[in-house]
Amino acid sequence: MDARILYVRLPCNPIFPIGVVYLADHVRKLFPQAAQRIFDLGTVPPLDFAPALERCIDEFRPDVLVFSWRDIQIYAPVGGRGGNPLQYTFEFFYARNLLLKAKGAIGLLRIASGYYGELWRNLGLIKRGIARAKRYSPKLRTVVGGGAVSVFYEQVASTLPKGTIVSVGEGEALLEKLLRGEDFADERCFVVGETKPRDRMIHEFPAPIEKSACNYRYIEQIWPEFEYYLQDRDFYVGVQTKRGCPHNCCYCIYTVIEGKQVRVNPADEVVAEMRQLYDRGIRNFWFTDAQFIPARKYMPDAVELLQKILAAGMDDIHWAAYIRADNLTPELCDLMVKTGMNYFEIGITSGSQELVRKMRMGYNLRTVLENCRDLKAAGFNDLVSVNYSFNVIDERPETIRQTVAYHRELERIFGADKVEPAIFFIGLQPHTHLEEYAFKNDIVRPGYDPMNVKPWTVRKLLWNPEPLGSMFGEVCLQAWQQNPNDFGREVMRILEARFGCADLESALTAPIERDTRELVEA
Ligand code: B12
Ligand code: SF4
Repeated sequence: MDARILYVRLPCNPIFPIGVVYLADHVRKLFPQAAQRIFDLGTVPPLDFAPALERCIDEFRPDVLVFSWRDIQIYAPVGGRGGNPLQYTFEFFYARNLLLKAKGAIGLLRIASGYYGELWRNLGLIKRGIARAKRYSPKLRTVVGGGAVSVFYEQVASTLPKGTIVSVGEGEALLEKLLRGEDFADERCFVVGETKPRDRMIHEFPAPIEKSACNYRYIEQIWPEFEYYLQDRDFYVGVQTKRGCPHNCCYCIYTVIEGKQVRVNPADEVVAEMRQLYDRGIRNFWFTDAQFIPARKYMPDAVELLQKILAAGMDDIHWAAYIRADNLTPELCDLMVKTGMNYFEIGITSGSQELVRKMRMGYNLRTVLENCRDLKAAGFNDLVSVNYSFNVIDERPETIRQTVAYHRELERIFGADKVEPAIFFIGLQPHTHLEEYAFKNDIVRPGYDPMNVKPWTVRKLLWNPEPLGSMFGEVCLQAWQQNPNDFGREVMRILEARFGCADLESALTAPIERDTRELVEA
């Protein structure tokens, strides 16, 4: 097997390209004789994307092209590429002032053109890369994958050249079979123009591969731009400690991308990988797991890992992760603080236990509070981002008051300046329970295009239904106007002024009889 494999990470905000690094590492361990090269367009200035890609292809002459596409979605609640998409959208939909509406429309147009521009540019880069590489390898195989492709594989595939292999989720097993020349039809993939994605393919389990420490000595040989990520000392480099999430949160697609079966990477291997990065000067790590502690069952794994990080003497690092704060113990809290966790995100979505249950999130909000108190007692004094998505299902004045009460309690625990309310609105994603609910309730029809950003589609996909939708729209607009630099806290202040603050106990109790059957059944 003497393949020449070029991994192209398509343009992306500078986030460490851990996906292609892991793929190249896996291939190297199985096929040491294969020639590999990583080319990260995240480190290339936009005007040079196409020429730089062609130069790299001319030089390397690959016979397998691996394109990795990380993200497409744009509804970040913060200023992003070309402004704040959520703000423009809300200005356009909800502003009463015509000037503000017009400003929203112009902003949206700019963002839509940027969004489509990026889509077409990436698709163009793939096509251009294929055409160039075919000059050297007429039998070239091209595989396209990554987070964005995993979510939007049907839409992305519709514009790719015939013969391109489109991969959903992890790509290790697929590349392995492709390079061995074996039939890969049973992997989570399909070939454009030849095969169709199987029904429910996305729900199939990924291959249970046990991951070993990535060999960075090898990676730096095949990736000349690796240095770029070592220069910025504030950069959080991705390290994966496990894959999969067993939960069912109604809007989440992580469980289909990574699967529901949690596969824990051996702690010694994770530490060995971190050690290599540490020795190269990295001090900030992002544990890229869907959830660092997905369930109570995985608490001993987290304890083992953190103890081993301490034992390895890496005592001046910082790390961050998505944490389900219902799965903590005082021992874990203590270890988290000792090992340098300085930021975490809790995605409770609502401070109302009733809504948390209706969204099928399996969180016990009372336990989350108790664990947060333990974390504070253990000495945690850094930033917590709490993700709230209002108006997902059955939101009412009463549940808004409960969320305010819950948030105020978190502030009492950590300090108001340390708890950042991140106000998201759910973007409807394919293959989620929420999508099924939207079908059942005629909000969108099967066959809709989830990547379409025309205003009337966005209005449905950016989940904020009436009767409360306009009210939330106005509250957000008011918050951007009054305090754009502290949007989340301002939203909370306005909601409290309008609706009041419930008694905390009511937020923590959920009457079972009011459950929303449709979503539970969807
Ligand atoms: C951790 C994470 C983050 C962290 C990253 C921290 C860090 N320093 O790395 C943070 C919180 C910063 C983040 C931010 C965002 N993220 Co994020 N993130 C994730 C998450 C949970 C894991 C990604 C990861 O690193 N996994 C581990 C690595 C090893 O896996 P991987 O990169 O996916 O690669 C594997 C496979 O994809 C595949 N693969 C990759 N490339 C290829 C190529 C081929 C050919 C093949 C065969 C296979 C293949 O094999 C790889 C190895 O197994 C995913 C969801 C998920 N569960 O996957 C979302 C995800 C990638 N994020 C997403 C988004 C949208 C974002 C944001 C843009 C959100 C926002 N609106 O602000 C931002 C901005 C990112 C940026 N570019 O600036 C989306 C992207 C898809 C989409 N909807 O567009 C995802 C899929 C979540 C989702 N909701 O759908 N994110
Ligand atoms: S716990 Fe997090 S990753 Fe798991 S299903 Fe829920 S939202 Fe998704």
